[in-house]
Amino acid sequence: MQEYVEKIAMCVAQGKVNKSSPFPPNMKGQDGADEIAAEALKNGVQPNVLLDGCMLGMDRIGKDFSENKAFVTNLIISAVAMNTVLKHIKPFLESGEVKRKGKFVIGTVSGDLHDIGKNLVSMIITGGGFEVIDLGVDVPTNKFLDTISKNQGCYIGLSALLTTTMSNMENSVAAIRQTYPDTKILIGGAPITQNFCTQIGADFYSPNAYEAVEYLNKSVAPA
Ligand code: B1M
Repeated sequence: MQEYVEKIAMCVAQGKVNKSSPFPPNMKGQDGADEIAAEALKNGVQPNVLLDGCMLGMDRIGKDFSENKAFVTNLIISAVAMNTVLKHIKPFLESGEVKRKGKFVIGTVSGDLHDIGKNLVSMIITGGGFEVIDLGVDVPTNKFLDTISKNQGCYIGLSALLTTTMSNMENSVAAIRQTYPDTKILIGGAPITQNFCTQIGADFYSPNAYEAVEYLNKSVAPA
């Protein structure tokens, strides 16, 4: 299993999408994220193992970027490689029960274009039995408010990956609180912490997709 974690991590960090992709030149002609993910699942490897590889690869390229050893283009191609893996594991993550437990509206906050974590959370919450309405990235507060008005009783999920967009998350939470005080708001993303959640008055901070779905399950069926 560890072998696949490392192989996927290398493809994601280096941006090796598939066998025919010419980038990076030192991996020309070798299998990429596409082939390795397909092979792993065929061999019975659990989707979580592939996710671990993706996260490890993203951490590596993120670290290189922060140390000026990689560029935005590297981040983009790594994102393409990770999305290629996610396409393979999507059917596993989304194979939840058909009867829906409630509606969950999710979006990346205004000014923020990062969507890989949000997409992962969407897939896992869909698999957890909720109907997910995905508003995409760079979502203005008004769009969240409009969607709540059309889907009364829904849960809201906000994602932010930049320290500079955390204040936009705070503004969205404040506006939702003011207009729809009973709406449960879940927040997450790499720079988000429990302290920040408490400070801005959101209901729940989840460091990952699994705790998000656990929280929703508990909320729909309180003990
Ligand atoms: Co960006 N970027 N990026 N980037 N990028 C980071 C976030 C950064 C940490 C890199 C670094 O410097 N080391 C840094 C932010 C620094 C900071 O704010 N302090 C950064 C920067 C600076 C930027 C730009 C400003 C770069 C530039 O242009 N100069 C720019 C900003 C663009 C914008 O948004 N306005 C930018 C652009 C991009 C790309 C577009 C190239 C690309 C995104 C592609 C895409 O998303 N389609 C990108 C990428 C890929 C990254 C890194 C490398 C990876 C992010 C990722 O997808 N991780 C990232 C460094 C890193 O995180 N290692 C970085 C994998 C993903 C599964 O994890 O999103 O954390 P994550 O989601 C997790 C949890 O956080 C949680 O669950 C997920 C699964 O466990 N979670 C939730 C997330 N949302 C949740 C919501 C929930 C619950 C849980 O409930 C609602």
